[in-house]
Amino acid sequence: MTITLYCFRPVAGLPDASPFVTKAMVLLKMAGLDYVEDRSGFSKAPKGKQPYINEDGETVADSTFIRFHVEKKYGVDFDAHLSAAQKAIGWCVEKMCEEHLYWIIVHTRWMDEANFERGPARFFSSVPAIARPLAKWFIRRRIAKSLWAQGMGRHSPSEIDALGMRDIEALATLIGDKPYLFGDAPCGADATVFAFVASVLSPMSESAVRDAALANANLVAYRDRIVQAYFPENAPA
Ligand SMILES: N[C@@H](CCC(=O)N[C@@H](CS)C(=O)NCC(=O)O)C(=O)O
Repeated sequence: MTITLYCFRPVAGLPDASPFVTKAMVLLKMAGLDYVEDRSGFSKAPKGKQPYINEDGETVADSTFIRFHVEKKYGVDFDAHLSAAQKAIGWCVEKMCEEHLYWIIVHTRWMDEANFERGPARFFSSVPAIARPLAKWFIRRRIAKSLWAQGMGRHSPSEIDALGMRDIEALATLIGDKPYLFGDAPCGADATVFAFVASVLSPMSESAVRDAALANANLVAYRDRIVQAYFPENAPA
């Protein structure tokens, strides 16, 4: 059985540019499943987004459905050591990251000129130089429309920072001085929290939210711990 994970590509020390792809990678690694990465599948993504996986002809799209698939097919329980209340909190925290913090990350990366040049502008290197400015303009306009439709794009940059800093404060408080969200062992939600904390901390985008994350030594240590456990090749020597 071969699992193919359709992904973007590593960037600025992150396993993948997308926190959702990074989450899927961590879940597969936590489950002890081997996978191969395919960076050429975006145009065929069944939901128009990555990640998705293909396993022996079966396609599963979306990081959460990939998790459900792994749990069902391989009998993995990422949360076996959690109480019912901890599982509920884990779900709420994941969705805060995915449905709230994510849009703050998107805004910071794509709408801020300096951050755009430092990060996403480099994603266009394979587009012929003559078409590159138009491609950048087109994609940024599409992302601005998504941000507006979702709602985050209607706030000022300082309002967005205020919301992001609340997310960071909540994550830092929840993790506290524990190695993982709920103690000494990682659970499913750690895959998500790690992916989003690592994205915020990445030097690719500068922001007040990143500064707030850097000021929480426990968040930085949490990111480093999970890099060391699952992506040792990315850990500082
Ligand atoms: N709910 C999805 C979200 C995935 C997602 O938003 N992926 C983004 C990258 S971070 C994407 O592929 N965006 C491409 C697009 O919207 O065109 C999941 O959990 O996998």
